[in-house]
Amino acid sequence: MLPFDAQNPKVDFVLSTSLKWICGTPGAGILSIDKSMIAELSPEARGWFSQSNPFSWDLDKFEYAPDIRRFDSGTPSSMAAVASLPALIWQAQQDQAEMTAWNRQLVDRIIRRADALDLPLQSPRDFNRRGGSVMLRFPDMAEAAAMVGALGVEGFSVDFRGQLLRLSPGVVTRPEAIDDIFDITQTIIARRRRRFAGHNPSYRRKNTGDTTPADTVLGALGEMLLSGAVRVIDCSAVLRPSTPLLRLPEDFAVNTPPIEIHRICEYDKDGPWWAWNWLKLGEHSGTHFDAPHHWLSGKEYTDGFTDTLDLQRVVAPVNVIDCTREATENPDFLLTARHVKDWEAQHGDVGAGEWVVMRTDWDRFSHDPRLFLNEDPGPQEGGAHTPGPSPDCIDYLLGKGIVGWGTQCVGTDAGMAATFNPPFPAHNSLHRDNCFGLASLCNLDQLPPKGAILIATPLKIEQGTGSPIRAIALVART
Ligand code: 23J
Ligand code: MN
Repeated sequence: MLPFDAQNPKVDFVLSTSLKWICGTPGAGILSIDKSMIAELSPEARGWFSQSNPFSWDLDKFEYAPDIRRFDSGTPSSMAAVASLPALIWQAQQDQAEMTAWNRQLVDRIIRRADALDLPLQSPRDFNRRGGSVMLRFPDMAEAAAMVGALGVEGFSVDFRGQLLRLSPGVVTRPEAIDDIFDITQTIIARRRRRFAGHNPSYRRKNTGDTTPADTVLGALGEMLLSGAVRVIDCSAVLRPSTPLLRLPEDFAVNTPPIEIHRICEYDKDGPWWAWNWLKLGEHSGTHFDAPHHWLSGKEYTDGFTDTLDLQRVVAPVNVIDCTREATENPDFLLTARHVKDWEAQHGDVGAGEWVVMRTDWDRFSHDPRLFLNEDPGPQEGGAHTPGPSPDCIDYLLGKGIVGWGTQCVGTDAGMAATFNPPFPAHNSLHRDNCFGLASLCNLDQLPPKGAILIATPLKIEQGTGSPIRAIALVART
């Protein structure tokens, strides 16, 4: 804050808003101009309120008001101005030096915590060259966006512009809040970076004896697969012309065509000793994989296609959250961050790099597209009633560093997700964060809440945005 005497300004212009540091509401602006300059200035942004007589509608006879009112334009935002007045009056009565000192102390604290996390400072380090706000730069927009979501789940509403986090500590800011925000940030950064499977040395176990633990584990796994102690559970639905497909409103988008399976031959004149088919098959058909490039928010990832993604990531432990009862009672059921936290308290934390799937046993409807899609009757009504995640659920899970999210319905999002904020949160947030989606999963009732390994490998379609998969889970026989 600069000491500034509005009665006797020594500057030509001062332009300010009232929003920061609870000085008032958005929409109220403050403009002060050296009186001697006003008559010479013709503001470009002008409107009916820039005139002496605002009710002069003759545009050819527009005339600026002789005084400061020429800087008004359209209808003034009087509610914002009136609502801001008490805070501005209160602010003016405080000890300005003390408020400045408090701000600097808090900003120092912010900088200390940011330095410890190697988050580069975007504002000048020297407080004499800095205002009351401070900006930190995250490595990319996805990490910044993931941080907004994760902090939001914990009740902190923060302000990002692209990669930049802007912090404006004021009289009501508690130092502990800064510590809380940075504690969360530290945890989230660590988890998100850990989700890149195979790149995390902290998962490396000590090598003792002749064989590596990995040899031992894989040897044992091989034996258990052959003995049946580890079962392979089929998590895919049958692909056929009647496979339910997502149906978007036709005035809004082009849809995936129905699946076609064409026989080339079956030991006949077109091939006497063999049988084979060819397919017409949308990438997002049946039990399938959503790659990051599927959504606008994930378009920049060069490793966001079916042929370029890191395959090490897609074989991972799976957390199975059972929502069967809730989804049966209410087809619009949304799994929230709160539900996931309660589930974790019972079954253990969701770990970085792991899959999370929402069990609803919706595969019991997969023989009948009408039941499976559960759309409102009538053409183009736009409503479909199938369960899915709330936006804060996906934010929370991305904060945990998951590799991806799956459901048993036609898409990774709820039927009504077009109306959410953001629309289609599973698609929007997962893919923005270079994570994967799985849809129309089957047989999740045969998986334990924790302990299974899910293998979800898409076809290596060049620049593919997704692919049907034969999803399988490895489950220890109980
Ligand atoms: C495009 C638009 C909306 C949705 C979807 C695709 C999917 O569900 C999908 O298969 O990825 S919701
Ligand atoms: Mn899809």
